[in-house]
Amino acid sequence: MRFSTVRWLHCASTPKLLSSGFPPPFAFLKTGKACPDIISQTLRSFTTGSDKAHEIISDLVNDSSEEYSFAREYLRIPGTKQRLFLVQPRIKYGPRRNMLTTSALQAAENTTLVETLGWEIADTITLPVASLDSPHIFGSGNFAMLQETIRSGAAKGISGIFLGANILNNMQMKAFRDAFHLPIYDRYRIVLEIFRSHARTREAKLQVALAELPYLRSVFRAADGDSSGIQPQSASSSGQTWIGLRKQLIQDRESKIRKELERIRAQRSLNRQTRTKNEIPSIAIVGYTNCGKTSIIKALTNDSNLVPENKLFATLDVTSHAGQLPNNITALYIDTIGFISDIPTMLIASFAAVLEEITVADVIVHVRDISHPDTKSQKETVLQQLKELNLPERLLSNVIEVCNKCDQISNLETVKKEIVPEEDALFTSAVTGEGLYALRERMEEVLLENSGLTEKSFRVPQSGKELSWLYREGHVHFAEADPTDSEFLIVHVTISPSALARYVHEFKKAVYLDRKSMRAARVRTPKPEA
Ligand SMILES: Nc1nc2c(ncn2[C@@H]2O[C@H](COP(=O)(O)OP(=O)(O)OP(=O)(O)O)[C@@H](O)[C@H]2O)c(=O)[nH]1
Ligand SMILES: [Mg+2]
Repeated sequence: MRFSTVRWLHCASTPKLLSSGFPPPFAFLKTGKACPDIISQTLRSFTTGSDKAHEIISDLVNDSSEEYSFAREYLRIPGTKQRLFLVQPRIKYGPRRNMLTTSALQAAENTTLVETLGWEIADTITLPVASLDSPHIFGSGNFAMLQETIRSGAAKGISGIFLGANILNNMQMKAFRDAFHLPIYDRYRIVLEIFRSHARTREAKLQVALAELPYLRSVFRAADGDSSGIQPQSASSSGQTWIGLRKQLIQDRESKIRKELERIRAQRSLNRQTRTKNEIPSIAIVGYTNCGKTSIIKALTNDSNLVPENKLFATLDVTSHAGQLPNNITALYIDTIGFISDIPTMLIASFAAVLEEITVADVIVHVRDISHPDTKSQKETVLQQLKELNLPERLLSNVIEVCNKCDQISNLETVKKEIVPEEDALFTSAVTGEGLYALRERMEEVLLENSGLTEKSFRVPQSGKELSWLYREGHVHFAEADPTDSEFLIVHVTISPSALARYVHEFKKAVYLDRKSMRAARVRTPKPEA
């Protein structure tokens, strides 16, 4: 009985079915756009008793767009403003306890995440936990107390519960849903929704769609456990089970998204090759979300396309912006997606293509919000996640640390000693421009170090071959008359070691000055800050 409609459909659209390559009788699923009503009807007959599972499959079939987001529908994330009750776990001991932060700061960040969506936190409770792994997360006493708090009306008017933990497993999700009869959110789900609402470009939307799939799989698994009518092991005449069909659909979707992302990645890689060929170095600006990455790039480049915003994950796309270093070399600043703590690696992994830009940069600048009370823990999160990107050692050991928003600090000297003991950290303000010139100089230094280029100032005859040689083989910043002899020029150049060796070989009486002398000679670039 269950398969009769499917068989009928199979017969009704045979040409399409056969060409789709999908095993009968499910070939029609590939032609979903053409006959959504029939499919919907069919799926209903297939999934009696599980509206949720039916909806998911139906949309998987009906929406062929790779970037379509399932979050709103299937993760049950409503579009309207929500009032959530925040339950903040406080890990008492063990390796998962973060000694650099407090549960109050974690709760504050969770509140900001929710507010980024335009939602609100009605109330917050912090409860101690031994670990986050048990089915009810909290001990039985605290769990009962939580139930009582919510039942007693203390959390009146709330539309859901936000468990301020990384990601809940199916059992935990079910335990909380059964106990509270309200939608349950974890950090993954909230961050995913922020990503979804901030994604603008096709690449960002595709990455969000990819990040949703693990969650979608877990919703499916939960639906298997929940529904009474569903028959996961029912087999069609071709031997395909319901679960097999579902798996197949998600796999198809995943490979479609990955393929499309790969295409965009190939284009990105091509752009990069052109950049490398033209010797345009890139400087990746990374850091915890909302630390001021976009603002710093805007201050360095005056690029009006950049719009810094006071919200988490304002930037979801990697963009590059040209700016000048003090030696007049043009560099591309790469604006990146912010890091955040307590997010499963699979979410970060979906953004791998974007993060790849960091791994191939010539310099990495780590921006910190030094005015943030959680600045130490944020720094550790970023360094940890940078490590997970498997950056080459030359980059990792040369990360420039920038303490931004120092205009917000009244006791800068104390902060320098207590929070930032590193001597070589720079202090900037993207708002006042403080420290930006020093940052440019440091980026230039590290760029030269990382790329093996050196800066030299050459004394060359006005009418010799040397000048054209240097213009051809090096990057000439500027040339000026030699004040001691008008027959000569002083030419300031960035040059590779091999080119320098060739120059010395070709022009036996070569005279050049080192970088320090060159800096002393540089009188043309005025400092932007007072
Ligand atoms: N007072 C002060 N505010 C700053 C400074 N730098 C950035 N901000 C503000 O901090 C907020 C976040 O700035 P963004 O530049 O968007 O931060 P981001 O790191 O790019 O953030 P995401 O892209 O969301 O990860 C904005 O409101 C900025 O105006 C600074 O040096 N001083
Ligand atoms: Mg940004």
